[in-house]
Amino acid sequence: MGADIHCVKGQPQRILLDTDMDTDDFFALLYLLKLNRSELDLQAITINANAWTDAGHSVNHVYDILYMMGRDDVVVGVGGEGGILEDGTILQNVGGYLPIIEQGNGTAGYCRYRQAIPVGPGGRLDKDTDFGFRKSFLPQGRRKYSPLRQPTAQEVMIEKISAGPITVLIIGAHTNFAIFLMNNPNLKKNIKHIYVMGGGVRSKNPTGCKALSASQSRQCGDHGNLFTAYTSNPYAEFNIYGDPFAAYQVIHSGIPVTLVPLDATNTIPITRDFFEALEKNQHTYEAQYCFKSLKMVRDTWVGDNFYKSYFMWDSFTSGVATSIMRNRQNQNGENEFAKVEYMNITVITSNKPYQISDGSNPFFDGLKVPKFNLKRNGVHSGHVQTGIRDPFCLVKNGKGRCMDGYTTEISGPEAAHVLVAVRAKPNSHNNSSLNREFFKSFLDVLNRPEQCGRFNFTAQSLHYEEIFYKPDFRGKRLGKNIVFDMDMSAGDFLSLFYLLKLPVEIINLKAILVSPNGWANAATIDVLYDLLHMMGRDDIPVGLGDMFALNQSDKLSPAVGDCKYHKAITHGSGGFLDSDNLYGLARNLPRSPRRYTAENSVKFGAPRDTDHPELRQPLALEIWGSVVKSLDAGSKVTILTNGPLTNIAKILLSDKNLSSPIQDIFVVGGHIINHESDKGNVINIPSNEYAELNMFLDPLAAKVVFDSALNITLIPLSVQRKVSRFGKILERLYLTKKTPESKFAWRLLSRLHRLKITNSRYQHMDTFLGEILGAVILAGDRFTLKTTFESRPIRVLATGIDSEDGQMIIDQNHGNSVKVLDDVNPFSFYDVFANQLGDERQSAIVGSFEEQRRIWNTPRSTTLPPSNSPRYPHHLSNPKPTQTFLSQKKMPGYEAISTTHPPAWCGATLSNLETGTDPGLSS
Ligand SMILES: [Ca+2]
Ligand SMILES: [Ca+2]
Repeated sequence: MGADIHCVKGQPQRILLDTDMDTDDFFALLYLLKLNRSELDLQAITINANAWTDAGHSVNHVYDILYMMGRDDVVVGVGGEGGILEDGTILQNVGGYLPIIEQGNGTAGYCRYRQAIPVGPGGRLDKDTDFGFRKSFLPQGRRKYSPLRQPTAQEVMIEKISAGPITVLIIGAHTNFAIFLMNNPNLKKNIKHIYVMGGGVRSKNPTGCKALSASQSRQCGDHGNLFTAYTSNPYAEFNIYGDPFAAYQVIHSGIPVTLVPLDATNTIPITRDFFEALEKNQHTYEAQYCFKSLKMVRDTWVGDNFYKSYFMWDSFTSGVATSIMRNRQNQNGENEFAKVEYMNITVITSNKPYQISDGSNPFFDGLKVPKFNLKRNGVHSGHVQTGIRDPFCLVKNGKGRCMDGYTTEISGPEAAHVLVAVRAKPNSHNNSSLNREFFKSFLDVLNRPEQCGRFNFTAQSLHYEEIFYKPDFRGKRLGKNIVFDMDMSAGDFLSLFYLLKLPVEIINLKAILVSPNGWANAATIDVLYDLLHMMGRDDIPVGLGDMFALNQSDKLSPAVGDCKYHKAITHGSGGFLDSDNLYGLARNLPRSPRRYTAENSVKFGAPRDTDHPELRQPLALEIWGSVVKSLDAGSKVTILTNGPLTNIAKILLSDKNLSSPIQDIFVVGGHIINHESDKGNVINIPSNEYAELNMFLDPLAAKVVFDSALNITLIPLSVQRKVSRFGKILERLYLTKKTPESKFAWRLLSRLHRLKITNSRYQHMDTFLGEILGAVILAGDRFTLKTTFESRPIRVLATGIDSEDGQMIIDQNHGNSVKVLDDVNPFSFYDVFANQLGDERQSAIVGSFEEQRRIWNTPRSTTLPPSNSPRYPHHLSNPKPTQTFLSQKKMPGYEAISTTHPPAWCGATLSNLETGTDPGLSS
């Protein structure tokens, strides 16, 4: 490359990347990892945790990519627990889960800006899982998230920036880096330059300009790109909108900044020619991974304008930044890929008129001294957008008037003088079908044999085989039909182990419904698939429920919505970060061939059919419907719920035929107050003293269920609290027989226990132990457990008022009669649970990921065992007397992603690539 001539000899330039791990982010990351390390050396990655991905999933995604690329040396930082005090003191290790304006002393909080980001398909669920490809494609190494051991974003920034001169690339919201700058002004001198993808200065959004009708016309000509919130704010771009005050701190830091805003990225949409060139040039694993992901973005893109409305944002920025870095003698940012010019800009953080007090601005509202000593009538003192439908911002029949996050040009002393990329440069070879210079570079760099990805998931093991396990029920009389409805909290996984261990002649677990609006984010459904695979139950269907509590999704853009209830759960330690990784143990489970995938078909409402629509993740109501359909005449189902009651309410609110087969329902949750001192457990909403969290998370759904005619057994908080002694249950599990599941449960519970003892963020861990009680009561024997029940008339409050929502009232006049578990013998409970998990029957088929790896690295004997006997020698030595498993080599419709051989050109010479057949690449 021409630019290499100008390379300055000597030490490589060090780079820190702050990313929110969207699809385009890992394009940027892979591009950086492929560059010549003696020139440009990516040394650290910090994860932006308040944007397009969830921290717990994105951290392992980064680890997987780095492992594939042989770069386990790159340090990764995510999260942190420190807060910002009312006087503006920024504590160490602020996690960046919340924008600076919302950051108090903790990681739970409202979704002021985050609300604009879709939660499910098309948003965080698809990004957390990379549309399902991440799990099928990326290999798994040793590094993984582990509670309290994971380096935090601030620790990584401090370590790497202290070590010497460094360049920072920010391709998400600016929270992490702004907090770093505000807390460590003495280290600013080490930061040579900041490159930012974000904002729109003179940009005019081309999306929607060719729409056929006025109703389709979206964002055409707007500065910003908030497609879910453009009616209230047509000015902002997502990265800056994610935390405008943070971006202000970065842009005005005095450190040289190069901005790659929408002005430039709008001129580099992914064209059909580029897409096809990438399709033809997948000579490395990294190129394959990018293409597969990009194809899924295209195939699930709403509307027919993918090639005009999906741009290279972060990837383009990585190109512009590194090209400028390689040409350091050029003073004005000359580079190969973008035209640049200096502009005087600022970031709008609040709306005029300034110095108002309307309750929208926590920097000022109710404070004697404004936070960070901000000026009372300054630029930060106006109305701050509170959500995507903030009435202040909406103008009837007109353009929205909120500008939070707008990178506007201004003059005078308030302006920051920054270099701005204004457009992408055309391809210097004008006979090429690739019309941008950067397209060529991206394809070239990604397909370079140097620093090539070593293997993908299937090639990671010599004898990889995709196997689908299903128990053989022939000749068995199956027991009571059960459907388990859970929100993927730690106790729910332990309850599931227990349910799977109960003899199928007693309990027939027919399906699992998942509520992704509780303790874990939707992508955690993959952990559930892995647990079922471990237990040989790939036959149990799993249905994914609604992303929002009843009535909380947005009327106009249902993919986004309010977090009125969800805000009760912390994002960091003890909250989503841990749930999403099962406290660091999720990756110890064997990997299931089943997984969430964004594959879908037109038949189910997708914009177009993808390659494998038959793999589509079923929805909770669909799974429930198929359970109902499968029942013999007169058969009924018992439901156990361990989370918010959204799915059950949806069943009740749908047609009657769907709810009539419900025999009874066991509800884990709810709190019955006997004394004023009996507090609930909605710990992050202090005004709500008496509700239990499962009820609070969707009070309206709880009301629907408790007002219904269902036959309800309640396992309330007070009795759950009687069975939450870690010491006792661990003692019992330690003494029981060692099955993979009893060992796993012991590890998880002892980890929760240790965390509870050592760290204040984990004080609520016993909640998860208590919630196992439901599963045990459901199938348990009254005499062994010494249970007593009482009938109570119960009503649930769903008033929309924080202090009342989810509260249970004993109401003799209007309450419905509910059977309430009053007492249980805790020691019997611990015994029953531990003994069942230690039972050698219905035990795990593959005990762990390590064991799965061993199997995949052992050549299979050419004579396979008969199909009704356990498959591997391991199982032959550990026979399952009452149940045999059928295994099927491949799940119908699943394809192994790649052969065990590396792509043809990986490791070959670059000249091979250059003589490739693609016209765009030949010169
Ligand atoms: Ca990004
Ligand atoms: Ca739960």
